[in-house]
Amino acid sequence: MTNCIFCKIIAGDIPSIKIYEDEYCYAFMDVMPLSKGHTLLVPKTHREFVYDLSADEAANLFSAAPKIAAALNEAFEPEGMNLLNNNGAKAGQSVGHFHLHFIPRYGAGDGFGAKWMTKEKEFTTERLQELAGQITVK
Ligand code: DGP
Repeated sequence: MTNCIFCKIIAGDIPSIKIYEDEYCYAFMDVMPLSKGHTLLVPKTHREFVYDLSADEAANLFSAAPKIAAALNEAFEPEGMNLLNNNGAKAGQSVGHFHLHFIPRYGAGDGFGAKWMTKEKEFTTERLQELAGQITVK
């Protein structure tokens, strides 16, 4: 896609610090890293959202994920690692080309501040069952 910054990175029209590439995907250092080693993995074919990936495209992309995570783990020995996809602007997606973040974690103050506020009082077992009935995985 002509106006996509990640497509331009994949094509080599915009510089990036590559850590991995194969036929289907490209991984590079995030220029706005949240922590040491913060890396992005993208499909070479332009897809905006997770809903747009075919099963094969997803399989090809995600098959690289353990290799990248293991390499980061070996290089930096973090205490943990978050794999994250911001899917849609309201979910924090700022670049419209699907990407998976690899965010190595080093403890308090490492730059990653997601706080989960769980709602188990609102979503009782009955309510969860009701919601599950509305979901059809095709
Ligand atoms: P998100 O907010 O989930 O869409 O994340 C987009 C990420 O992409 C963000 O962490 C910063 C990174 N990013 C944006 N532009 C560039 C770029 O030109 N080069 C690199 N390496 N990363 C970029």
